[in-house]
Amino acid sequence: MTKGAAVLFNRFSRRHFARIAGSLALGMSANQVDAGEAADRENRDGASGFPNGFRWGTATSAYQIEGAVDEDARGPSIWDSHAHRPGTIEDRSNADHANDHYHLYKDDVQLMKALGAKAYRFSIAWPRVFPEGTGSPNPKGLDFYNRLLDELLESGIEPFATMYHWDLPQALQDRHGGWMSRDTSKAFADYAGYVAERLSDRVKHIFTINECSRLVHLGYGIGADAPGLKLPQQQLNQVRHHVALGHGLAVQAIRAHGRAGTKVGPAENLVICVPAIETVANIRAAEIATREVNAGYLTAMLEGKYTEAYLAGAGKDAPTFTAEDLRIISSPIDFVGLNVYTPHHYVVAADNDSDFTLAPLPASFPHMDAPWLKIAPEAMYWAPRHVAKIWGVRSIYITENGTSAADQPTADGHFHDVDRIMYLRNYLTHLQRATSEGVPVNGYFLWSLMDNFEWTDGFEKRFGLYHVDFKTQRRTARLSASYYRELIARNALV
Ligand code: GBH
Repeated sequence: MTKGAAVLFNRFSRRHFARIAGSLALGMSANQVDAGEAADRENRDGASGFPNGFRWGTATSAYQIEGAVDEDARGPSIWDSHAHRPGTIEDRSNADHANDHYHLYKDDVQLMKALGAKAYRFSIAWPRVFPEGTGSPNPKGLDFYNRLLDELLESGIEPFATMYHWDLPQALQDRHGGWMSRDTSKAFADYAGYVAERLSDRVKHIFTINECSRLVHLGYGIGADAPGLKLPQQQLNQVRHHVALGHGLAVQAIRAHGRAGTKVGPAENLVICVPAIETVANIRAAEIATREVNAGYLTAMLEGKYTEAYLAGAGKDAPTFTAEDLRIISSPIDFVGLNVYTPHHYVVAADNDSDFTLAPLPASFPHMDAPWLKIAPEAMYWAPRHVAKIWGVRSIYITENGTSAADQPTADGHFHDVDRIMYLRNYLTHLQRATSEGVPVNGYFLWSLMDNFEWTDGFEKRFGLYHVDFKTQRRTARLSASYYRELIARNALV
């Protein structure tokens, strides 16, 4: 896009924004819009720009926003069962209604449009499409996504679909113990192929599984997430293998059944290793560490093998697998999606067997609104840079980044979430560092479009650019929505 075209685009989207904001009464004041107009006339700093065509979007997932769990023949998922089990969710809530996005999706697409966002990452609920996990598809389930896609495309928003964001059909848990069986990996591929065949006329980018490691560790290891199991190590390692296998089988099924040119990849929460000090030795050590601490997931997907250290560490608890399994797990992918929130380790080069030391984070390490949300903007530089450098990946999407914040409305009803803006500005500065150095990041999906059901935290943690009043379903733009809109309009840091 030339500079002239970019300016035209800004003007258009801004007028458009004002109109939509006005008609939906989103709570963004005229003042904020005017301030935007003024900023738009300022000189743009070329050095702070992102690549032309960079995709700016927001992200959500099915169970966290849709509600309507009993409608149109949707089957139950393991998260329905889990959330209804006493003592699992912090505020004793569940997502039976959540954001009622199933009915309000048209309004929600307008919220995206008001941001000027050109892309949207959402997930498809497997139990809507196959209420029993396998067998007869439920046409009404897919109809919802057909309606959503049409709405998105009409609004000029490119859909990016995730096939699995943790809402496994309960029937597969009952029949096979969920991911404890490779029957679930196969069922996942069948479902993914079926969906790709029907939606890939409009969806060109598909993510297989969201955050393999969280679903394995929290779902089957410590039992906090659905299905709430605490398996012994060998079985846990086997679950991990089946999840990776499910990813690989789904890649193949999507290629076999999707239209030519459909692009596919995982959406991983890479365990992020940041060099404690940016010396050549520490950077090298951080790369070595990255391969090892992600051995069961991205390393296997991109290298087609489990590292020696991973298998030696697992010992007699190592998963059983075949060479063919590893070939499937490492089926070629078109891009890697990365969810980036927080660094997991700071790495120091060391003269030991592994060549690195993982420095534990001191209790004083700063965090956002949750203890796990450590603030380290440089994670946004190192995550994609490691993936590009270690494995030669040529296309990367930041599939999630964002923070919860505890802002309260002002007397006149505004949400001034300045801490979220601080967090985003700093992380995006490091993303800009990455893209300006040529790290091939093609897009960024902010988590999240709006407050939603935050898994075991219920509705208490709010990640949205839009505040949601869950009693009235009213959505109100926070100040961070204005921030993101500015950034998108300029395709540059603000
Ligand atoms: C993502 O996970 C999810 O993909 C998304 O659905 C979710 O809404 C979003 O983040 C915000 O949380 O409580 O100490 O056990 C992010 C990675 C890893 C964050 C596990 C929460 C739990 C830490 N998650 N972590 S703890």
